Amino acid sequence: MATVIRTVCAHDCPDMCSLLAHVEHGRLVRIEGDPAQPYTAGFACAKVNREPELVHSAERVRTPLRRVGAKGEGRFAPIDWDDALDEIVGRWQAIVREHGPLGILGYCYSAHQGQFNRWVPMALFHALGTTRLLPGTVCDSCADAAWDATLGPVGCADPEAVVGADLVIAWSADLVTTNVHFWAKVEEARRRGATLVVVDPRRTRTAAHADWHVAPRVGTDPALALGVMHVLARDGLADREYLARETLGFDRLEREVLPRFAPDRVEAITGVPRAEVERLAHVYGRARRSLIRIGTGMSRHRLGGQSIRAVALLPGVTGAYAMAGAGAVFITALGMGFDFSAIRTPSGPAETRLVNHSRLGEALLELSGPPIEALFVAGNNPAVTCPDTVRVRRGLAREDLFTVVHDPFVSDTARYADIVLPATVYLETEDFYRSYGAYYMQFGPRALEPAGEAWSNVRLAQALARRLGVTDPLFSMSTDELVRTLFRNATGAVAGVDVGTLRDAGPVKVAPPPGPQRFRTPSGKLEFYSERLARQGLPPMPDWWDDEGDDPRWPLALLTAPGYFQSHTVFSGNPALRRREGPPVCILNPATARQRGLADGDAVELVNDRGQVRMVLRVSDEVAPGVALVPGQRPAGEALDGTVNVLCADTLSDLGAGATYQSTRLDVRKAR
Ligand SMILES: Nc1nc2c(c(=O)[nH]1)N[C@H]1C(S)=C(S)[C@@H](COP(=O)(O)OP(=O)(O)OC[C@H]3O[C@@H](n4cnc5c(=O)[nH]c(N)nc54)[C@H](O)[C@@H]3O)O[C@H]1N2
Ligand SMILES: Nc1nc2c(c(=O)[nH]1)N[C@H]1C(S)=C(S)[C@@H](COP(=O)(O)OP(=O)(O)OC[C@H]3O[C@@H](n4cnc5c(=O)[nH]c(N)nc54)[C@H](O)[C@@H]3O)O[C@H]1N2
Ligand code: SF4
Ligand SMILES: [Mo]
Repeated sequence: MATVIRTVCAHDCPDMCSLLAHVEHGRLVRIEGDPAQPYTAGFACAKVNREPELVHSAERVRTPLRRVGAKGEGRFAPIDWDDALDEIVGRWQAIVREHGPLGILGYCYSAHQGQFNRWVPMALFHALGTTRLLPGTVCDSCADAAWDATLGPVGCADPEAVVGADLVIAWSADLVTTNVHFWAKVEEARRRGATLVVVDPRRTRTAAHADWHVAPRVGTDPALALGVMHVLARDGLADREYLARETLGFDRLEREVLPRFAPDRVEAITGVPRAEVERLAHVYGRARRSLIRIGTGMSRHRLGGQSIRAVALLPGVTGAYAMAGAGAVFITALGMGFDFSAIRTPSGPAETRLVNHSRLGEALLELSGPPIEALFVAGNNPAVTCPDTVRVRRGLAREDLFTVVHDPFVSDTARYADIVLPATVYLETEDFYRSYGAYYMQFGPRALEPAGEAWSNVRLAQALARRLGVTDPLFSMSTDELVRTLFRNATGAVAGVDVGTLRDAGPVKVAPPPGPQRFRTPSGKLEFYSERLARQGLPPMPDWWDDEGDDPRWPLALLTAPGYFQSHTVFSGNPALRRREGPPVCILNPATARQRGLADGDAVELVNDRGQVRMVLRVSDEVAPGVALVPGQRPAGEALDGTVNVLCADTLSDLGAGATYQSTRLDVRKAR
């Protein structure tokens, strides 16, 4: 008889599923979605359904390891925990004595979405006063900054309200792949008569199922959204009363920017026919209750901030933001009212040297005064997922860099470590979760004993703190004390939660009270014109300008998005999912392939000035001519050779210092 444990999925995913883990004789035998959670009700995704093969994978790291081969080679010998911790603490203390704490960089990210496993390790580096990571620039920092500049630090509409919408636009979001429970709600809305439009350069699975697919060129969304505004204003579909009451600067935008975005010019920029631009504006302007799901794919571009700002302003033009459950779905987390400072920023200096998450290579190779002499990586695989992985790997290969990687697997990054520490996977930990794609939170108890000698992120951070003499109370708290600490200064819906009952409560909904979209900008309004951006020397109004990517001499534009079975590299620890996804591929339109004499199944080389990667070619009209699509970011050993981020520059986006994977230019040719 299996024991069933109610817990939570901790993968970096907006859905935050409530799960039922079926455990027999200490082994996970089945995972299913908990029917008691109305949003994620009843199903887990295709990846997590195969979680037993990830958790019990023969490739798990079971003991601490010390490097015996060259950096990057991946040859290690087991050592015991005490020796590993003694060595780490000894090395770190010597660096601090000699150069101060800035010689150490803690690089922890999001593979465990539990608030404590995600943040207590980072809190340790805060307390130590080391060089700090500016996290998430690979992911959503640009999108966040653009949303913040436009609406302020506020949550969005309740995604569950989508069932009442008559028009849904998935703008740069492949819902079937990365937000499958929202997709299920969109399907429910469509059964009630709603129309689904997808705006995406790729005919994704989501686009293939939509009523209408609008396919702009990569990076041209600001022009498309401004074109839609142009038509809305021109054809009397703007809600002038709402614009006057709740927004700032539309008059200036209408005078100074919109005249440049008439449908003809928008067609020339985006490739979307002018008739489609007009129709999109008319369908949107006439909807009774519309909801735009704003995806972050388009924000990983040099004009990413302009894209998010322009799209997030659309519901202000039609007044959709005035209606409860309409407007935009973006990131819910800001609407919840937690005060994270107690668990993220304990003692330690308020200011320190910062390293942008997307610029690890530069930091390792070029920082001085002092250089980075010790690196700690957890919950992230920068040798694969950061831009410019050639430089990242050159930095990781430095003989004088002392690297510790805490991971359940020997990731590509771990292959460069001096010491690899075995990490638990989330089902072997207990933690507290809050969703970033819906308004739920839940306590997730441990379902399994740790594999071998694996430790959780929290246990490791607390043990290191003790040995390093860090006395901050955070590092001796139990999980229940951490939960109480997290709730101490909560506001809004979260403040009303009875913390004592959380452990057994299952999913708890904490949506802000239904009503119009709120704004918390300096003006208190939706800002078409942002004084804050103007003061930073940035365009105060959304705009589009010609940007030919990192090097216009290369003929093709790269489009990279999560893979269906291999969205993040953590899933490469699961052999079954690796097989399902197949080898890393590059997808070209038939015309682009023909021009190069390439055929489906060919071994091809993707190349630009930064390097080359070899993959298998697929030929498909899901992308337009001139685009090279690479789904997923796969470890170097899985491709014929290399990983796609070899090709991506570490140039930053216009807002929020984000990565610009989608601005990469390259060519594809037959592999030699
Ligand atoms: N199941 C599962 N869900 C996940 C994740 C996971 O690993 N597994 N990962 C999570 C994480 S960390 C994140 S950040 C999110 C990822 O969320 P997103 O980055 O929003 O990823 P996608 O939903 O694939 O949407 C990206 C889409 O944007 C499109 N796109 C790229 N460039 C442009 C452009 O210039 N314009 C337009 N209009 N579209 C463009 C791509 O073709 C792609 O279809 O998903 C999260 N969800
Ligand atoms: N070309 C391109 N590059 C991209 C993107 C893209 O769309 N295109 N997307 C970017 C985005 S949005 C993101 S979020 C990143 C994702 O990139 P990463 O953050 O690197 O994502 P993961 O693959 O989840 O890697 C996390 C690592 O943590 C490990 N891990 C899993 N669970 C635990 C745990 O509990 N504790 C510890 N210590 N380790 C654990 C995993 O085994 C894995 O090695 O990639 C970015 N890179
Ligand atoms: S959809 Fe997301 S939250 Fe749900 S099981 Fe899959 S990865 Fe986990
Ligand atoms: Mo992400």
